[in-house]
Amino acid sequence: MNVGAPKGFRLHIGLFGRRNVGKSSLLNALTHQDVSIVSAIAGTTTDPVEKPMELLPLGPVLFIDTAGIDDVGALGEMRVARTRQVFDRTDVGVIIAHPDGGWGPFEEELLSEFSRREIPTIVVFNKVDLGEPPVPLVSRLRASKVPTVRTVAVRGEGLIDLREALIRSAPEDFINAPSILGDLVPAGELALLVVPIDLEAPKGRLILPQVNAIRDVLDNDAYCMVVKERELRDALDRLNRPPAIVVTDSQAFLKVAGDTPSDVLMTSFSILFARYRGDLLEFVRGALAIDALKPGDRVLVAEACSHHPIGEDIGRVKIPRWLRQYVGGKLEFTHVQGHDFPDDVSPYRLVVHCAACMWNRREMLSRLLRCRRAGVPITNYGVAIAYSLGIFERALAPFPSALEALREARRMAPH
Ligand SMILES: Nc1nc2c(ncn2[C@@H]2O[C@H](COP(=O)(O)OP(=O)(O)OP(=O)(O)O)[C@@H](O)[C@H]2O)c(=O)[nH]1
Ligand code: SF4
Ligand SMILES: [Mg+2]
Repeated sequence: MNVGAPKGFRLHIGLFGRRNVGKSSLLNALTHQDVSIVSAIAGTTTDPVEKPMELLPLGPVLFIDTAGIDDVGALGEMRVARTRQVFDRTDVGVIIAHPDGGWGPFEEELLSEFSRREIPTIVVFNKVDLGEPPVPLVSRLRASKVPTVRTVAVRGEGLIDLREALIRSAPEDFINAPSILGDLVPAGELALLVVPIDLEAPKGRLILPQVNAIRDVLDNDAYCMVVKERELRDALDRLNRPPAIVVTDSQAFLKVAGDTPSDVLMTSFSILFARYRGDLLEFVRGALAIDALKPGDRVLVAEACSHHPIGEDIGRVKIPRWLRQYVGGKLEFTHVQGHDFPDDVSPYRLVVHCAACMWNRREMLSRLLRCRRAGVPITNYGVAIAYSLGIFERALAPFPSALEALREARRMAPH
């Protein structure tokens, strides 16, 4: 999964601080691997250690663990020089400090260096099992918009807070990097878009996900053909070579799946948006969690804005009805809109979210983390609908890593 993105596309996250503060322990805790050697001896890490990984729900990142910035002696100075070189390739700088008396000139220097370079910075007070950071320091950092996180790396505590801070600090162009559709249609090839024009469709216009998808295809020097579901078969017959992909509104999923030859990729706008605005892998796992629902469980249905222009009843009627049928009993649904998403989602067994087409990705990723923190699976409308219709594998075929995650999850929990 983490081999896909070239190094240049990865968010480079540099871990800096004095010796022995737990930089390597933090990296190992984040990656669940022994990437960097940890020991009680100061000066254990001598050269920058790089670890590429898929940091959910942020995406492809490269962690760079460094030697202590306070190293001494001739060798130590060389190590510090190598650590300083890492500044040049750091997109987000994480300063790790001991909470109790661990903040001093070294940390201030790192802070001003990052500020001078306009590198977003996070301060992590690690080892909070041994002490607390001084309140005035935390207040001062907050006032200067530097997020602070408390962790116990050796116990894996505080890591979700750190991920959340990383999402908030990551540059806009990284957060909004996922393509809508353009990457699935090579230049010069055709995307066939299926758009139901029925009573529910807004008069005189296409809805935002459709417009965004068309624009993205054009930006990638590919072509678009837009048809209603009734004309799909005829449109396919007219082409002298198959389209690179067929994308449909979820409402017409089954008909479109039937009319599209099985060797042509097919998915829905809502699944495209699961990737573009959220995290497709997380939503796939969330859909599989539907199998674990039991009668009486609470389900949160969230819509990011107050009016869903097509299929107004998807969240209120269709998804609840289908979930009840699937579970074979009553479920307790709570519906929220706009910014009313609860801070604590732990009372729910599942969260089903709209495609969030009106939102920015950062906001959606924060919601994903909130669910993760509470251990509550989350999926989105389109992903849940594809699952409910029994065309999950087909609809995920354009996204190899999602398909792989699906197969992996099925291998782990065979039904
Ligand atoms: N109590 C406690 N100990 C920790 C924590 N995190 C790391 N340690 C311990 O602190 C020591 C140093 O950890 P490292 O991860 O090697 O620290 P480092 O910052 O990479 O150190 P250098 O590579 O020497 O610069 C080890 O003995 C760790 O087990 C923590 O959260 N709490
Ligand atoms: S943000 Fe959500 S509720 Fe609003 S139109 Fe988009 S998908 Fe529908
Ligand atoms: Mg180290």
